[in-house]
Amino acid sequence: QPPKQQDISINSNIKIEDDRTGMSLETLKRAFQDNLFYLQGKDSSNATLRDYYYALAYTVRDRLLHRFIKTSRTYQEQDVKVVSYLSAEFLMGRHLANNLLSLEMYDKMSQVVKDFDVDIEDLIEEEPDPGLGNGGLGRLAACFLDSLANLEMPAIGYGIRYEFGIFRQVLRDGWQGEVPDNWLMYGNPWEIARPEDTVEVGLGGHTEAHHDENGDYRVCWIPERKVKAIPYDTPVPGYKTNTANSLRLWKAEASQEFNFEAFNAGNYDRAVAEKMSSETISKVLYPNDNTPQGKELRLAQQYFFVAASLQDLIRIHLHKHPSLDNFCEKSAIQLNDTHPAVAVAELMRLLIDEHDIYWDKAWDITQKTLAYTNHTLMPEALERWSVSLFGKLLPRHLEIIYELNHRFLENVRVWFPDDDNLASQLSIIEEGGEKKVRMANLACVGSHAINGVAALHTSLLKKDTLKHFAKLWPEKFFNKTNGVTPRRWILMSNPKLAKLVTEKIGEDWLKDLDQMRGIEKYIDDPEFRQRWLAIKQENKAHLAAYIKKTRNIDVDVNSIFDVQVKRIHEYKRQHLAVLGIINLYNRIKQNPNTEVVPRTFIFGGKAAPGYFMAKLVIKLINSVAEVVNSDPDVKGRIKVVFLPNFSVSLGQKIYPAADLSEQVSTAGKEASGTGNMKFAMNGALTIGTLDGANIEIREEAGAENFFLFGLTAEEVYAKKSEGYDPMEYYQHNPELRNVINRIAKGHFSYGDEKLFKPIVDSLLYQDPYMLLADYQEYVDCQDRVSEAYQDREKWTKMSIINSARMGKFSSDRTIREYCKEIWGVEPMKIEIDAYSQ
Ligand code: B1N
Repeated sequence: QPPKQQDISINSNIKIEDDRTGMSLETLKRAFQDNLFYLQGKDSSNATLRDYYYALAYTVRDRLLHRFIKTSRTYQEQDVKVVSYLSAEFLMGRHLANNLLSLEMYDKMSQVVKDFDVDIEDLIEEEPDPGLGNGGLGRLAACFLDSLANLEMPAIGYGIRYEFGIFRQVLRDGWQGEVPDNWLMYGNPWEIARPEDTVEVGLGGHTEAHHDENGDYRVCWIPERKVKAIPYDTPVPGYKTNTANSLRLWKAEASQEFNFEAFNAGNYDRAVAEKMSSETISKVLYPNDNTPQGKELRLAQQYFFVAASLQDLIRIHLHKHPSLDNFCEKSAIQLNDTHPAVAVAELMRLLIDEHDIYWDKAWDITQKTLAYTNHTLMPEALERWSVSLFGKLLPRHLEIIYELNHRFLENVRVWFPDDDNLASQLSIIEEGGEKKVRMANLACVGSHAINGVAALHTSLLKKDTLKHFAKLWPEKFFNKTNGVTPRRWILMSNPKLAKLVTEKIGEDWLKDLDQMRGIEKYIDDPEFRQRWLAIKQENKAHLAAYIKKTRNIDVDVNSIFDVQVKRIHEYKRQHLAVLGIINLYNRIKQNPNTEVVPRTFIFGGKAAPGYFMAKLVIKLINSVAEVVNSDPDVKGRIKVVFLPNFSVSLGQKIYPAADLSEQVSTAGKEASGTGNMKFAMNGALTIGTLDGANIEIREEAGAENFFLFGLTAEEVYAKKSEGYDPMEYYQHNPELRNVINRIAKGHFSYGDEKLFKPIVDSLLYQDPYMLLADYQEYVDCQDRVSEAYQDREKWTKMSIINSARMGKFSSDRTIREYCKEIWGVEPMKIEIDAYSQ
């Protein structure tokens, strides 16, 4: 279907082959040159790679804007129901390549820049990786936005425009060092400021109650200070669709540039301090994953973006509708964990105090609008704010929470008259000791739907973490197994594999990943297997070059690339893999001629800066690497590499190069995991426990194509309640004892027995994550992996099968389920009249 040759509707002065819309090679070249000259003020005689990056980014952006403008206009005009995804984190990764591919501009622009003697890959690497998230939770939000746009669903992401994202990780003598991530330093071509949509957010102060002219009881919140929230929009295009949804991130600014009274009185410090403290709110992302930081500033961040987003949604709604009575019919709001859970109280406040809706009606709207996703079972990760801190920052919200808790518990007592314990478990307020606001309870009470992120996780939520709510409202609970976008995680990361697949089955798999099954029929075709294997080898060679460049370590591309990349956390058990490595090392030391299947152990991941044990695990990995990599007895057969600063962009290099994916968390601890899916899609086999989405990956791939070990979640609980004693394993397993003794005796720390004592002691005396219980099975399973790898034909078949059967883990499937079962939103086609070839 050729594009219609007519003016585009948005601005009838723009002709099809306008320099900002045209897609012919010639026009693109002119546009690129123009942008280089007029926006960067350079020509090819003095342009740097960064200048070329900007010229390219603006060329792409121009072509995105029509879709972007038309998309939001269509949603407005058609008055469709829109889903808002509220998240404190969006780990988007680089935009350029994604946008080039979505708009089908990649090949042409690669041609264009080649004429300037530039490799498009080098320009792609120029973009700072926007790291506005910690790990899986933030990346999931980004994959969801991609799928929503791909499925042409009306959607908007709301979050915080952190000036500093997750820190850049460096290694200093094997320890993690943290460097601020000043990602906006050179500007951001992908965002558009919308100062006209600025809103104000109150903080602190007190409330005043009175009776209005009708005699109704009213409460008014008098905030102590107000902060301006300025929105910045980033277009999120769907793959080969006209849809470009918006990611709207809020920046905090002082409502007054500075306090003139103080300034004039000569009190310069105070004048500036007030401005600074307002702007601190969107200054930096808290670098914790799976553990909350109970800091006042974090609560201020949460409230700040929630309040700004809800005001924005209400403004948009009232543009088309006389009242908010039908708000829930036009708006679905998803709470990404409890970080935006204060939305329950804020939406109530806006409806009641600001829009004159009576309580019961407001409550009905709130519940029907909101839905809550839980992302963790770790008890310490459940957010609880002390009532005094909460009330100081949000006095009106605390009152509302008390009122709705009172009404809620009154009902509970009617429904379950004899169960006092139930009421205290369900209460939004935790009593006994310092009173706390339980954000998960607030989210559950205020939502019509509650979901976990993998089958096991949801069932454990219902059985354990949220069991009292599941008893009360079984019909509110849903499972929505996570997924990842095949556009970024296969097409962009592994272009050669994508090309091979498309050659065999056509390109529809990119929008319907179930079709990947179609490659399975080629597993008996030796030529196909050969090409599959060759692509893996090329990807490994690429990563090997990166390892050489960044760490100066030579690795063997014929060794098993055994990879564990994810946040460093004790429950994820990076140190279990370390125990396995030391055991291999011990075997070699005992008999240097022993047969070893060569392996390269690759680790990557950030530790929260305040998480001592996680940082010590990084030091341990690097210390073991130092000894193993340089021991002549090892003869290079095993290598250990820690790649610093794991991020979305580094992940794109690593997943396609992996042979083996390590997913070894203690069963029942990893809610889902999403890295596990990215590895398997790219043809890695998994060694893993029955945890999170591993279980479903194994179901899909087939048990015979998955390396399983370890206790089940049930066995973990049973063992804990029997009284687990790790020392027994240490005493009865001589190999394990040798492994731990190596660490304890300072073999990896120049004789220093103190350095790793905290890890050794934790394993021997507590072992909360049961490494010792799973140790032997892990080692045995790794031996099976080594054996399997020696039959490369068979291994390659298993690799193909893994990729072929990952259709379920496309975030398109996940998003379809949310849209249908939780949000009630439907696709809306966006019509672009001109040029969109
Ligand atoms: O969310 C991911 C899951 O795949 C992972 O299993 C899960 O660990 C992760 C507080 C979190 N859960 N909780 C967090 C992050 C930041 C923070 O401040 C908690 N992250 C997860 C996607 O469902």
